[in-house]
Amino acid sequence: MKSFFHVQDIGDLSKALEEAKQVKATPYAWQHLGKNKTIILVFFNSSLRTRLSSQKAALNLGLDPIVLNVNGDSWKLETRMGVVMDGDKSEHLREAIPVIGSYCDLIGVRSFAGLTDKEFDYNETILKQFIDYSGKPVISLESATVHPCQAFADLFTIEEYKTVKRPKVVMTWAPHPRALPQAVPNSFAEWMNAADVDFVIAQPEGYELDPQFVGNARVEYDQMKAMEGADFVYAKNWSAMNPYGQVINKDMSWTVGARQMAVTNNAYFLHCLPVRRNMIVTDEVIDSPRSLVIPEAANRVVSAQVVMKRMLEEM
Ligand code: AN0
Ligand code: CP
Repeated sequence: MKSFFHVQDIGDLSKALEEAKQVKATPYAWQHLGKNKTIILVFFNSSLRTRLSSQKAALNLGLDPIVLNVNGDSWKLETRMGVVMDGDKSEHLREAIPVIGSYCDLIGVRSFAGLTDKEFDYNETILKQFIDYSGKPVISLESATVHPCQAFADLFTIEEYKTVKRPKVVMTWAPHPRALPQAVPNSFAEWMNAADVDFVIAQPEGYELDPQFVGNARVEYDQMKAMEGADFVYAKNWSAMNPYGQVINKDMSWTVGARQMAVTNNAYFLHCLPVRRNMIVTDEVIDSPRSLVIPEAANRVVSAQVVMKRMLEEM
């Protein structure tokens, strides 16, 4: 695996899920793979889970993690080509990336969508530069359009908790005060479309995701109707594609609460976290025994470890 970005990069999903099960059961069985190897984790944005779970996954594999907080620890990095660098950015990605690549064997990158220039974001301009200029395998730790480590952990969590062969999984938009990227719902949709589940996206008019990620998923504008008989409810906010990156609606009737959960098949509740309580989901639902948000977050170590393990095995 040269880069981890889309669901296709992981290959056969049932094999990947089987491997995740093994990694979870015996996390230290592959310590030899990372010996004398280093992963550099580059963060352009905040993180709790991705930062910690990626480091823990690396340590489990005997791989040394180094974290670089761009904007905090390093020089501010210019990401656009052909600009006169007379502003606050002291260094260009064109030099920084090969330098980072020379110090490590694997690279992870978190660089959120800027949500102002759709083309810049949807071309994955920053992640692609890491792939092109580092010479090392690159893992998206949530880049402009995808969050594959999250979606892999989400799918593994569904696999662990499902009680029917083909569960109904409903991803519902929920309100949030600020504009958020589409990366998490894009990847969740991409991975659910590839998995053996009955997948529905519930959203208000105007929050349609990019068709390349929606694929053949059923899109439902009536949230209560979508929820009927759901086995898993996956809540997430995202901003609109058109006008790009804008909050066009904060309809609080979409907050996931007891009313929505009542029409499901006693569904489990999932969210990638961080979550805003009583905006995205009520206290009652997230604190209920059907909420899987903590085991879901714990599985982030497993998904990251499978990805790093496979990259190390190919070296
Ligand atoms: C980010 C997002 O929605 O993409 C990160 C989620 C993992 N969330 C926030 O910025 C609140
Ligand atoms: N779910 C997730 O990626 O969380 P962080 O932003 O805290 O890493």
